[in-house]
Amino acid sequence: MQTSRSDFVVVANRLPVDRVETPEGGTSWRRSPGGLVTALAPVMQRHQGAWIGWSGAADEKLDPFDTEGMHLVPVTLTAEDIELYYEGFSNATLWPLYHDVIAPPEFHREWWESYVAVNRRFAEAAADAAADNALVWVHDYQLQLVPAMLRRLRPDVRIGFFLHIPFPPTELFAQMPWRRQILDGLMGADLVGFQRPGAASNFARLARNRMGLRTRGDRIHLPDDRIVRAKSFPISIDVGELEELARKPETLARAQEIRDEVGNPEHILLGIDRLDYTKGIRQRIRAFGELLDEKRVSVDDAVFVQVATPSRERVEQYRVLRDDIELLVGRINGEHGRIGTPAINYLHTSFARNEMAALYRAADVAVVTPLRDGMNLVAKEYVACRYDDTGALVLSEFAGAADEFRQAFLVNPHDINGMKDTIVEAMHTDDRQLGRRMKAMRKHLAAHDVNVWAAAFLKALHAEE
Ligand code: GDG
Repeated sequence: MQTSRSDFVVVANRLPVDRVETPEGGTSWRRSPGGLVTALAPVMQRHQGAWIGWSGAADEKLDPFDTEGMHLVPVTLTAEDIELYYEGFSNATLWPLYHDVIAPPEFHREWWESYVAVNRRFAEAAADAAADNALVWVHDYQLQLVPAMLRRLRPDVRIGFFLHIPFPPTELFAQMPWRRQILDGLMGADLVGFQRPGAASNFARLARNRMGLRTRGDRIHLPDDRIVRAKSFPISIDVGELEELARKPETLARAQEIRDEVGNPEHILLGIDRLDYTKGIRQRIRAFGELLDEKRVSVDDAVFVQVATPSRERVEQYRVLRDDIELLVGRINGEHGRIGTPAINYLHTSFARNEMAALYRAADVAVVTPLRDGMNLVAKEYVACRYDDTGALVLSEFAGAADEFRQAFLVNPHDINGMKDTIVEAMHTDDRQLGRRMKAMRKHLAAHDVNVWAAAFLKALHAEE
């Protein structure tokens, strides 16, 4: 068990592990799937890194523990913290505000107070875990106050912050009653990373207009002569690992089985999202429903598979969204489906990684239409699985991924007619054209996997200038 302090510390809302039941009836921990952990695990192992985060359960007091070469430091959240800091301020204030107020953000002073208190707890844990002059990498919207709090406690450490979600235009950010405190919090970092260049410039504009700071290129000059850099670092996935999974004979056999199970239509369209109002699930399903109404698509030759992974089920807006989508899917299936052949295969569930890979392999068209999304990894995962350059990606221009995948079929998800035309176009584009587009996207993705992303961020954080 590691007792000394670490040269590299990651601070994130969640620990990178999931609890699993052992055959003896006890519990142990397994590394969570997902790119962030995969990218950071080797860095953690090289530098005896520590990861500070919450276990996911309420009122759980756990001692630090080591697993898979990582030193994990649990932060306790009470049931009240979860309600106010996490479900409240993080997911019902910041999340909608930062996603262009697609849903109205709620501002409650007691949520804010809890956000401050919980951020302080994370900052104190980071201050305890960091060795002299350590690198500390803080993640995401739940922890925007940590950089400045940590700097006050530990002026010697170098602090990076990465925001996984969009950073809004200044006019929207200005709605936030605690806008100044949040900006001050982020300015505690030496490097603030965003998914898109536009987000970095929104931040720099606030620094100038709201804080009266001078900016030059990606550098923001603070009164104490410190420099904060704001830059984009588009996140990615573990391309090699996913492609390997996609190529496995078992995956390909399962993909064929899925095609058989949905009746072997000419076209399978696929959506995979957390059930979230930012993801544009409703707009996409409406578009598909209208295509059926207008007989531009028929259930004999096209089936839509929509996986909607359960998410934030205790937040009211998510319950309402689920009802809306399920009503819409029910209507469309009632009108257009036949016995054994629903128009939309809707699954409110979460799948294992290998089933996801099989779905990506089974789909002719991936339909990724968020109204606003920091990056969108589903788009990248689909491309990673299409190793034979087949398949079409319909992609919202409001996803960060659209900056990189210029060869996708780009859509504005608010424009239902435009989306309908583009979906039909994607279904009927010839294989050579599709191959050219997919090849170009795959080339870009291969050169920009999650390890490249992590290395670029850490290199910039190391650099003094
Ligand atoms: C935030 C930002 C940014 C989904 N259903 C299942 C499942 N998933 C996996 C996907 C993908 C991940 O969840 C979702 O990632 P996204 O990027 O699409 O979206 P968010 O969860 O909103 O993530 C986003 C990201 O952070 C990273 O910075 O790209 O913009 O909003 O990997 O595959 N995985 C499994 N079963 C499921 O049913 N195993």
